[in-house]
Amino acid sequence: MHSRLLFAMSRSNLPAISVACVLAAVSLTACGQASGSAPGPGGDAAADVATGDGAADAATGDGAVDASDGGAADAAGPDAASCNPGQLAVCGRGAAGIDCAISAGSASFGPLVTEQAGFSDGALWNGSPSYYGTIQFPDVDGDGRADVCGRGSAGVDCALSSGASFGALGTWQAGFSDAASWGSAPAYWATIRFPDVDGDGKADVCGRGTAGIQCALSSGQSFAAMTVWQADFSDAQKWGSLPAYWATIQFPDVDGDGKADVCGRGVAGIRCALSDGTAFGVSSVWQADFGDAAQWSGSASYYATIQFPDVNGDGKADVCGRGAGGIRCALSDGTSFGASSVWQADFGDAASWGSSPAYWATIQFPDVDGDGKADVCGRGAAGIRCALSDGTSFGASSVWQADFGDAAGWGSSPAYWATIQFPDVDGDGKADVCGRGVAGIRCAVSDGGSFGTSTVWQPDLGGAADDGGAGGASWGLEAYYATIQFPLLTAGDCPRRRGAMPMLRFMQRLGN
Ligand SMILES: [Ca+2]
Ligand SMILES: [Ca+2]
Ligand SMILES: [Ca+2]
Ligand SMILES: [Ca+2]
Repeated sequence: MHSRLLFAMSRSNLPAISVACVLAAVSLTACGQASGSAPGPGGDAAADVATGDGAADAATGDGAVDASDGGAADAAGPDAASCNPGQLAVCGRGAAGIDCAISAGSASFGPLVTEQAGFSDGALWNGSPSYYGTIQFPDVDGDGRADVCGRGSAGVDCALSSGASFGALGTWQAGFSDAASWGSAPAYWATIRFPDVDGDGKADVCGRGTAGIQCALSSGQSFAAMTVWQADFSDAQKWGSLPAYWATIQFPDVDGDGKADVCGRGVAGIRCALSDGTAFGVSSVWQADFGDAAQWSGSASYYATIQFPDVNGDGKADVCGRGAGGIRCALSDGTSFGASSVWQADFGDAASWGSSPAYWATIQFPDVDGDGKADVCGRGAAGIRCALSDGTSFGASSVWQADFGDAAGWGSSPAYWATIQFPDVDGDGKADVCGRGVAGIRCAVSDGGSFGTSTVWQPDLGGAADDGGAGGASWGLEAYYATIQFPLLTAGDCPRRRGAMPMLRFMQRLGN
């Protein structure tokens, strides 16, 4: 099929704002499921309902509107109200391979089923975080279903989703192999992501190698040749020397054109380079306030919280991070980030958020009220604290759910706190909160102003910290719990997150 047509079709499936997140594989936060879920656009809801799958969207032309309007209309309008949200699942790598439990509605996930045995302990995926720590659920063939990929010893392996399960596991790009040294340091393997860098709707693969950012485009059946897309992030330029640099590299769509770009925190601040679909262009400092001179390299509790959520809902990913004084953000205008300022002081060092990764490493930017503007949430001593974005700052923060507090044991181990994520488990466009406790996956649904009662949605993923159980029946080991994510396994036509970036586990490692 002609690439231009493919592009048009893929865009019509994914309103701009979700393309920015989903395909850019921004932090799980930036896209906290809701990314966009906030109900979209004007005028085409009827067509969407009638056809269901976006094919008709191409005909009705609303895809073009979505692509060009930067997501603003999507954030305000109506699509999600009437669209099919698809089926969210909770998936993770257990002893037997990738296990998933599909959402059974508004209060639980179904039974846990092994969907892909190729990622099992028997196949050595538990042998190193350079293997299990890279497992993600990108949509590599652009059919609206989350697939599964990870870096094994032979390179990046993927298995396509059929909707009901994953197919055969195969090596899609051997360039990331142990033989090519990608397993030798987290400065390499921990940067591997699956952003859609050419905007064709199929997630591609990128990572930071010795020579800089290297990417390989997806054909839907494999990744093509890997090439250097930007040499400025190379070892020669010191990006491999400290996690304060390499651990911040992400692939947000900072100019909102549907092609994921690259940004990271260097000595001089946040450096970005825009994708043209075949490479990243010239890199430059987009915001100097996050530089070493401003102390951002001094603590993982600062640099490791840097993310690229769209906090004003214009379709361009912005930058936020937790500094000593609280959450600092700067808005993208597509060519640089503007002035930075403290958007919420309640997450600052004075309030103890820097004292433990059990607090700071949980900070994410989900859209918990579904208005298209990413909000901020994190787990403090008293539970999950959130503050809503109004596009220029975060409002007052408050505890949205106390059940995840230190009193309930959530601060005692990364086996609990590092699994906290904000998927939209009920598909209403508002990001909810879930985490793995001893009793399993506990979730609480957002009403836009707080999270409601928390309950166990899936008991099979439980288990005490450090307990692998008999035959891996318990999920308390890092090789298991650190892989838990909430991908969209079956196709829907609502703008929703497809998969999560396992940023938290990297933060956890950096913080421990
Ligand atoms: Ca692509
Ligand atoms: Ca872009
Ligand atoms: Ca923005
Ligand atoms: Ca929700």
